[in-house]
Amino acid sequence: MDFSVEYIRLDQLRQLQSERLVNLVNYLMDKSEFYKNKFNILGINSQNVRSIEDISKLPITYKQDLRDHYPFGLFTVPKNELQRIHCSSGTTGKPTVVGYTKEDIDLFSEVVARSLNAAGAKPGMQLHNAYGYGIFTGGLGLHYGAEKLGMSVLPISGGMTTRQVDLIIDFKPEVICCSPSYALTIADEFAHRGISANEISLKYAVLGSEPWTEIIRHHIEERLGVHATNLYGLSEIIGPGVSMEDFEEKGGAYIWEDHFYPEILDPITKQPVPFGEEGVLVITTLTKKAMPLLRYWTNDITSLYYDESAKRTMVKMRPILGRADDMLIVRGVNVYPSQIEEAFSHVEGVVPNYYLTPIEKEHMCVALDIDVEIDDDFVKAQQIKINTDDYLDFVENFGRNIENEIKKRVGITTKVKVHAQDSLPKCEGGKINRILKTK
Ligand code: DLL
Repeated sequence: MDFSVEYIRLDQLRQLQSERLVNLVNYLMDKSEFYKNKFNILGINSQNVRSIEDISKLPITYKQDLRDHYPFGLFTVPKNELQRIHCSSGTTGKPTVVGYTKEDIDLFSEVVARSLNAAGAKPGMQLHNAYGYGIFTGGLGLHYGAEKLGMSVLPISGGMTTRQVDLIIDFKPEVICCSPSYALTIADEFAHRGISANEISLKYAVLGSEPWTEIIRHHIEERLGVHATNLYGLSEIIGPGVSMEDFEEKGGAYIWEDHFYPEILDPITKQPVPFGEEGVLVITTLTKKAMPLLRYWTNDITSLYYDESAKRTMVKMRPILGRADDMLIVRGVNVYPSQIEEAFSHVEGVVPNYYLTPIEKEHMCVALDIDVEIDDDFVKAQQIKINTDDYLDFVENFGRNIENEIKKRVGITTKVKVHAQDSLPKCEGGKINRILKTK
């Protein structure tokens, strides 16, 4: 495969993006009733969109627009030109439906192949694909991308963790992909069998589909003996493969912006924020055929940056802080679960398997209860007997330390309940929901 576009000069990239945006707007004027109406209202014609700089003149597209045109209303090709249909993994209401032509599937495979390459995977390696196969884009997306790169794929899908581990032991894949929370579950299963990181064949873990922070990366890398990298994407844009970390750089993910043009907008004013500041990621699909989207409001909070020492020229995004929907407001302070997770990393002995329960009074969130696990080895190293008064004091203090760290870093008061390692429910495959029902 040719990865040279990842190193394209910035002026050439802008030129390419400009040409693609102009073509896209013309394409939509021709093929999309939905965008034609929007363009009429906004007075947009082919004269006033001449370069990528003009993107802010274009309408923003929201998930609700997809729902309002369920199932195929935003498609710009007849049904007989589709090659595949996926749906978003939303749990409420109707799913949002996305369609792909053959060209779109080729594009999907290409950006996933690029992502796997950035993650360290090489042709000839074997991928243990534990993303769910089905209407979710993770399983099939990684599958075709890995084949395009020249890897072999074990399409095991999510769940049945003991079987997953049996097959990793027997087949010795170099690469695994799944959600980060499921990678922790797999790591736990290896630990139960007394198998240490250096005995596991895996070298690279390609993880995404949910927010995660450095503490989880650290646990996965230590326990599976891998480079764990962050893969981002969403069905509406294509699926996985919108952005990806490089396994030697980490810290942030290159956006494959020759196909997916990113902007960061203020969540309230919907205007672009100054470069580098945090806001909602909005993406324009520059090259898709079956369902191109202009300025799609992902609802994911992040910021963009250029890394001085980066190998590639494309812009990077910081890890997603959370979805705007997942933001809790605890006594007026905005909090994302990922900020709590980040605070855990400052207390030794925390196992990042945790759940948050918002406590409400008169329809206001007034506090947050946190259930979290403590590392067994950390407890053993204290040489305190379990269930003695000393042990109870130790655990009590451990919880207070976490509460203090959260107060200091996030600014909210919480009540932390500490549990023994492996006692809270684990991810069984797929995305984990860390926020439990309000009490
Ligand atoms: O989750 C696609 C995907 C599959 C990405 C496999 C990576 C790996 P959806 O089900 O449509 O698609 O969900 C998209 O998941 O808007 C984010 O809120 C969240 N998300 C996806 N990847 C990440 C990530 C797939 N790396 C929604 N970090 C997105 C944080 C992520 N959040």
